[in-house]
Amino acid sequence: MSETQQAMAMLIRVFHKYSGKEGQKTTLSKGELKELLTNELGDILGKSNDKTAVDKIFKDLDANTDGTVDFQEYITLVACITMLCNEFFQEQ
Ligand SMILES: [Ca+2]
Repeated sequence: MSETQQAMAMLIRVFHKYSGKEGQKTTLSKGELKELLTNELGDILGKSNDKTAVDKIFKDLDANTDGTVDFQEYITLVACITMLCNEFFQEQ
């Protein structure tokens, strides 16, 4: 597999690792999202033990307001953070 394909496969695997923990297997609950953010993106996003921060991210991510974060909403978040990282490194 190419590096890009590996990265895609990894993003898919990580989503399902957390989405499968409780409730619907194909979407992230707020608890699952918090766990994913803390474990996978904690060093970028900072320690978000702040409950209101998680609430806000969840609300912003849940574009269709169904109370869960689906794969499309998750991949949008990852894309946004990746863009911010890219801009950050270009400014160095
Ligand atoms: Ca949703």
